[in-house]
Formats: sequence, C-alpha cells, structure tokens
Amino acid sequence: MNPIEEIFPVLAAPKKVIITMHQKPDPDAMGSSLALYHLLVQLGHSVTVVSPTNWPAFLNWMPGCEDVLDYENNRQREKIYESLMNADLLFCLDFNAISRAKHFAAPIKASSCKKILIDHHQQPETASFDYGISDTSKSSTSEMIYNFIWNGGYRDKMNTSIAECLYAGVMGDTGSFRYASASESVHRMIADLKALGLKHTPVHDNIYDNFLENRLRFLGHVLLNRMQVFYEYNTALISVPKTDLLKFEIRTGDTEGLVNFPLTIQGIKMAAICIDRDEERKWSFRSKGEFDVNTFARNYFEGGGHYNAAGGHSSESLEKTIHRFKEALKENASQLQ
Ligand SMILES: [Mn+2]
Repeated sequence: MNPIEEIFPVLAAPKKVIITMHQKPDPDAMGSSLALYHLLVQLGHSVTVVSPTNWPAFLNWMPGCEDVLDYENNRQREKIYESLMNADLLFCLDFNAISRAKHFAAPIKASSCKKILIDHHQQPETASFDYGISDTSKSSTSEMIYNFIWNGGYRDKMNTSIAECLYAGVMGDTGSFRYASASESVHRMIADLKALGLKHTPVHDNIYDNFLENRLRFLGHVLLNRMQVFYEYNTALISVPKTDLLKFEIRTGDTEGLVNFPLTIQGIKMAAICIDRDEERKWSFRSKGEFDVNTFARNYFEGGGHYNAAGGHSSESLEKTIHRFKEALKENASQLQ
C-alpha cells in the first residue's frame, strides 16, 4: 500500500470515483464518506457513494445521504455495477478488510480500479489496497478525512456540509467526545469546524433524539428482561432473541448504542450484546480500561475493531453462542477480575 499522499497528484485531473464504507454504516462510516464525496465533487470528479447495506434512518439528514446507493437494493445494483466497472478509483472508508463490505466485497475484489484505504481499525489488510493510510491512533475516519483535506491543500473547499458530516462521525466514534481518543487535535478540529459555521446541536438531535417510541420501549424491555450481570467477571451481557426484534418492530439502527448501557454499572469492565439476526448472531463488545475486546472478538467470534469497542458474529444458534461466550469469560477470568 503506497502512502496516501501519492493519491493527491492523481486527483489533479477529473476521475470517476466510488466511495464505499463498512456494512450497516454508523455515523463515522457515513459521515467520512459523505465529507469526502462533497470534497471530490467540488474538485470536479464524478463520484458515486455506495453503502454495502441499508443504514439507520438517523443518518438520513446528512447532506448528500439521498445520493447514496444501497448495494442490497436490487433496483440500484445495476447502476452500482456500471459505476464500479467504469471507476478509476475506489475509496474504502472506515473498514480494514474488504470482507467487511459484505456482499459488495466480491465485486470490489473483481474490480480493476485503484483501491484506496482510509481507516483507523486494528490489523488492516493493507495488501488489498494500492494507496492508503491506516492509523489506529485516530479517533475516527472522519478525523482522518479532515486531515486529508488539510494535507491535500483542499482547505478552501471546506464548507458546512462537510463540517456537519465530519462532526457527526467524530461525535459517534468518540462517544460524544468522551473516550480517550477525543484528543487535543480532535478538539482543535471541532473548533475549526465551528469557526466555519458548524451548528453542532442539531447534529446531536438528529442522531440521538430521533427514534420512535417503540425503540425506547424495547430498550426498557431488554435492560429489564434480557440483561445478565456476571460480577465474578465484571461483565454484563444482553442477549436479544429474534422474537423481541419482531415484537418491537426493530429496524436497522434501533439497537445502536444499546451495548453502552451495561457499562454504566459500577465496576463493569466489559459489556456485550448479542442480537439474533436472521443470517447470524451479531455481537458488539465494549470495554473500559485494560480489557482488549478487539482480541476477544477475534479469538472467539470472528470479529475485531478497536481495543475498547469491537464487533463479531457467530453462525451458531443464540443459545450455543451465549454458551460459548460464558466459556470465553472463564478463559479470560484473570484479565477481567
Ligand atoms: Mn470509525
């Protein structure tokens, strides 16, 4: 993978560009992709943004979101293939391995265009990319796009649309500027975005205060009835059966952030949530301090991510998956106690 700086001269002439992100995009994946989209369009490129799957409705307010194509939408797939076939460049944002693009991964691998990685997840598969930057010390891919704009000399292209997208991404990945990753440079970046005219309160409202009643009822239900606390391992687990998802009419994004609630219990070092989706059992892990959920997710549930936040999955039944989690707790007892 060549350094990201080498892409700047390539961008001096108009190109056909695709920007994609990880499946089920979060504010950082969508925000960084749309910020780059707004930049590249201003630079005269022809740009298509593709999400491998649908996304939470709380991202729809983002400027440019209405132009994003969904690979799982059959009506848009032809257009996506056509763009991919003609593309010169493919930017992969906020994911570290092409497999994280789900069913869009195979067409990406088959495509002959130059691939560029901009990402902050651990253990990236850099061999899959022609250019790029992977920096696990960064709070978010949105922060990296902000740096990309500066380092590329595109500072004059910054506007409030870009600022809103970047702010949402950094806010999402830093737990609203709470995690250790909310560095001095992150706060300086936000100050700069504010100076450009960014209004940050509507961004918080659009993302965090934009759910339907059923989502809050669901939250109450799972915290009351589906949470187990293992004080001997300083761990809390929420397991959500499919019947709950149907009963509360849960949609993409409704379970986002749920995993953070058990971490508010005094002394809890790891929180985990397992959701019984149609195709697999989907895990999210969060930790505080010294417990490495990236390694935990990799070792037991074919996942990964960051030191204190990771995901994973299992093709076994919910019951077997939960059993395996409890066995894993025993094996990790010394680090959790
Ligand atoms: Mn991210």
